[in-house]
Amino acid sequence: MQGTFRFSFGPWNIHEGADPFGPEVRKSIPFNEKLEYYKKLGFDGVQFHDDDAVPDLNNKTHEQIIKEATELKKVLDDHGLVAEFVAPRLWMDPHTIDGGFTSNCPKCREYALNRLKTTADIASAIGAKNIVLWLAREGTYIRESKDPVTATERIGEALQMVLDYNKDIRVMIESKPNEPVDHAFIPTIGHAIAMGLMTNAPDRVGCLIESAHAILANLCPSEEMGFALAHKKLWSVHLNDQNGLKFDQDQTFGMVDPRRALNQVRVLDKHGYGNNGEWIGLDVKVLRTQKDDVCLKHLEYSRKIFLRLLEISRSFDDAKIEELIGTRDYEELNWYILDAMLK
Ligand code: 3MF
Ligand code: MG
Repeated sequence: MQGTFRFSFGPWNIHEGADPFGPEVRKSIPFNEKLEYYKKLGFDGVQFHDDDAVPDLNNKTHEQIIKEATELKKVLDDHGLVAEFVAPRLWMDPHTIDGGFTSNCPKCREYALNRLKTTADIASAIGAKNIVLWLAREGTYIRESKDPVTATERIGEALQMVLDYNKDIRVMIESKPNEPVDHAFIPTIGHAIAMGLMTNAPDRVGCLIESAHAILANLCPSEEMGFALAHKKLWSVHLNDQNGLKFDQDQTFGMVDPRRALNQVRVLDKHGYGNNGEWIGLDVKVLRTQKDDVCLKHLEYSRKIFLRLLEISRSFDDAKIEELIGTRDYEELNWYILDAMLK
């Protein structure tokens, strides 16, 4: 069974290039102008944070938020674009200094739960069926500062709350082992999938796998994907690349290790990813050194590289691979794969 591939990214994937050590190096591009680039670059899906969709959330009434989200849906329709998901940006607000759902401050936990409800409302208003939870600050810097059992239960309660609040949405948990926290409570995709079992609607809790996040956990992204696919929980991906155990680099897909990228494409394609509407999200960042006029190439090339790797994967002779597996000649199998990639 082959996959079906449509591509998405978020407005944060076109940006100014600031990092913790320096200022912005490119002009910012207004949101509406960003939307113009999607189709030109070969993308049909838009991923949102709640405040990408409706900026300045804290200072708007619920009614205003829904009105603006509904207007946004029209703009997306006009561009022929589809909203893939909405994710609460639970790491920028002063209420989330110590985390959201697992904060030690009850008022801050309440803020996080309300923000999650708003995210669900925005998702429904812009026609997205999915919420993404990247649990950025749900973890610790000082182990004794949070009880891990209580914290896990609190994340489970947040999931249950939003599943009850809006019966139309599904939640996709995006695991990441560290950054910005030292130790995250949901570091791998196994943890993410297990979280669904703490709710009474596990069929509405799935996951989003980001290549770099698997690599940061010293895991193989295509094996993480295989695990989630076997559990029928792989509902989205953030493909990118990562040069070992450093900060989260969000490099162009396949930039560091094209073979590791090939194996991600291959597992997705072999298991019919996309046939139920799942998107190929490319969570890639432009290199800080790119100038304004060439600041979209990371998106264009990530998609191109995906499609080239798909061609290579589909050109493999499955019978030949089976034969090599049958004779246990894995050295020859290695040559067969590398030879095709190096042609
Ligand atoms: C963090 C990420 C984020 C999330 C996004 C959606 C900027 O490492 O990968 O991308 O994917 O916030 O939750
Ligand atoms: Mg991501």
